[in-house]
Amino acid sequence: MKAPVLLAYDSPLEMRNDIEIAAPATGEVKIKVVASGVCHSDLSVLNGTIPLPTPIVLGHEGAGIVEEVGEGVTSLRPGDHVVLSFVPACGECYACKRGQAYICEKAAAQGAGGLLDGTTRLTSEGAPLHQMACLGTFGPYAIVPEISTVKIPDEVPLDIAALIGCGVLTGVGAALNTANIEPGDTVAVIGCGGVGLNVIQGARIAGATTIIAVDMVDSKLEMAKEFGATHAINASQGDPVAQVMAINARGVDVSFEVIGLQATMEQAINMARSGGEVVLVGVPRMDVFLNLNAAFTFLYLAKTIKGCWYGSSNVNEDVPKLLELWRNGDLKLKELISKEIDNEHVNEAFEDMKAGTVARSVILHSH
Ligand code: PAD
Ligand code: ZN
Repeated sequence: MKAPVLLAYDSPLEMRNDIEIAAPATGEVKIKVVASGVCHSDLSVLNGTIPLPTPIVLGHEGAGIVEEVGEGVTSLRPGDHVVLSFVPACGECYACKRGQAYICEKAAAQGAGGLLDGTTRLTSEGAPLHQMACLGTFGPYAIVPEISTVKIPDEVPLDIAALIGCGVLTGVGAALNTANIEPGDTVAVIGCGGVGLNVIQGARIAGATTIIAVDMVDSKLEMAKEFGATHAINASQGDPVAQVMAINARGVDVSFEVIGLQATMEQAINMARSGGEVVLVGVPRMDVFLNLNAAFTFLYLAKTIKGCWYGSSNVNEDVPKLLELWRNGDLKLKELISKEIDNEHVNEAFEDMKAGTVARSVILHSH
């Protein structure tokens, strides 16, 4: 198999042509990955923000077709179409049983860069290659846990299904599951990339009537309006908190941070109204800490700060719900795709992401 590999942090991915892929073990399936989005979290592994072990095949936003099933796999058959979930959902652990599959206890294994048993099914030049999030969708094939898949109808195009796997579940879920948006609410979304645009459309679906998009790139702010933003603020043209207060002096009912920087996380906290909610979605470096102002002020203002992992999604319930919203015309999916590329051009997709010129680049694999 031919796939781009991250050999060491802060270096471009390198194409390897000799990757060997083992057969699926018990509870695993082999997926012919048809499409994979390129998400900022992939770039965050490359630059060490998300410290996974190398060498590793990145990619955690994918969809494809089941090619082979391992022993004990009961829910899937070859030929089934699936969205890949970047968090496994075992359905049996403490979190899953409490409706919190997004923090399934089986996911603890992911930090080691292997599958659920800690080992990987990929080798190159005789050495093991890790798989991001038990997946590794930048490769045209992947062995993944059965519990990291959600079966979808064959007629759903797999390029848009791939985007559901991370950006849509996370962004729309942040608005519909993590936050408590009431109809008529005012919300602000800082960062209008592939995930932030989905927060914006989720806020629109939840009934927010004032949706303030904050970014530094005008083309992103234009896209934000297409996804439901009613106001746009360019953060490079003055303090975004003051700009939000100029629109709504009380502050917003719900603010979302979708970048992962200390400064913008603190902006989100400061632009929420007294009694409002702050939802932190962007993934910061491990050494980022937040300044919550004086403790008295924080509690007196009665704000709620919520961490948001995977849009607080229960993938087995939420993927069908999102597909229904898409079928009804309420959810834009195709519109998120700025560029379709092959997996040899993924380094350019990272450059486009850093330049802020794309919402999502999507890899379409050849097999
Ligand atoms: P992206 O790079 O597509 O979008 C980031 C956006 O932020 C771009 O439009 C930038 O122009 C904008 N931006 C950058 N700096 C600033 C600033 N100072 N002020 C205003 N705007 C700015 O990334 P993405 O949408 O793919 O991912 C966004 C974050 O979400 C990233 O940290 C990623 O790792 C995280 C993420 N979290 C989860 C989760 O489960 N919490 C899941 C998936 C992604
Ligand atoms: Zn992602």
